[in-house]
Amino acid sequence: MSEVTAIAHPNFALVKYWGKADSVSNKPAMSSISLTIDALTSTTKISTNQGSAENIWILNGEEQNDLARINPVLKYLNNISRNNYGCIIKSGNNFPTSAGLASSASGIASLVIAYNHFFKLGMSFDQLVEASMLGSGSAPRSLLGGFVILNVEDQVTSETILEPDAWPLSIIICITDEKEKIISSREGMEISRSTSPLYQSWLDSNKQDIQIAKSAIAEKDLRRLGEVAEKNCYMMHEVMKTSSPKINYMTKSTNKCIKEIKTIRESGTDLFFTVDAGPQVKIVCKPDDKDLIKTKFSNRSYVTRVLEANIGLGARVIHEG
Ligand code: 2P0
Repeated sequence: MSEVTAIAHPNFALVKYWGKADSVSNKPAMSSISLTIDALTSTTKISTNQGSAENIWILNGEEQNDLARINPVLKYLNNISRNNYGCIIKSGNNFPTSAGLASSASGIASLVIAYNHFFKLGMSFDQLVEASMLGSGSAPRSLLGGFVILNVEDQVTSETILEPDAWPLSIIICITDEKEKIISSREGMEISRSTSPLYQSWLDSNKQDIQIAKSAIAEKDLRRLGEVAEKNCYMMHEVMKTSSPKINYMTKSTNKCIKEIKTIRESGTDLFFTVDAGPQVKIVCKPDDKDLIKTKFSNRSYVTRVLEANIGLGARVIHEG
């Protein structure tokens, strides 16, 4: 086997992670619940850099000078594989990178799965979680499909709480700006943890939000899930905005989308939104309502692109050669 290719999908958190318990293991300070997004894909192809110890990382066709994000992951994996050679890692995303669409989660999850298969490591799921968390605190959620909980109470565990086809839902993604973010999530989280006066109450509210979201998912109650997801999203953005320096990933276009979503909801359509570390707005709705919502946002000047997705599967190998 000279190469292995794996794919993973990004995930959008409905109960979010913003702040770390530990910057070495990159363990999140709070549990989170996400949805894996099928139409967006990160692909990673791995092979060895024959005769050289140097790792080469090509992302979206460009060789990266800074391997800081993937180095801890490779170190962890190399310790298991006892591989002394470098790797050639070619990754690509079919959606904007570093723009609040969770490309690091899917990119890292696909890397870990490809490496594990390439070196025939047979890693346990706990090891896959640990390895991927080193690259992105939200990556362990992209290892799995459906609704996924990343529980951090004792040991970190990642678990599907509802399979992708158990509750068909549509996800509409309103892209408002494709530029890469200026403040990375990693920097932003540290600024918030150390400066926001709301950070402690954000931490304290996590358990309750997790419980409400879990029971809404078990009951397939879209309205209740939407209420807790929007509340959690607003609170995370308040934590960001009350940080020093102030962090604001929401733009005028983001707010226009949210206003429109509320108008659509008032007219009787069941839908909710979430926004992450970027200005894009993600909408969750019933499949029957997706065309109406898509058409509405396709005609808005503040939305540059509308993407449509369903709930996706976990990370997996797609090719070996
Ligand atoms: C989440 N985000 O739960 C939250 C909501 C962004 C906003 O997890 O520092 O790229 O590499 O662990 O995983 C984005 O964070 O950050 C993220 P690191 P990551 O989805």
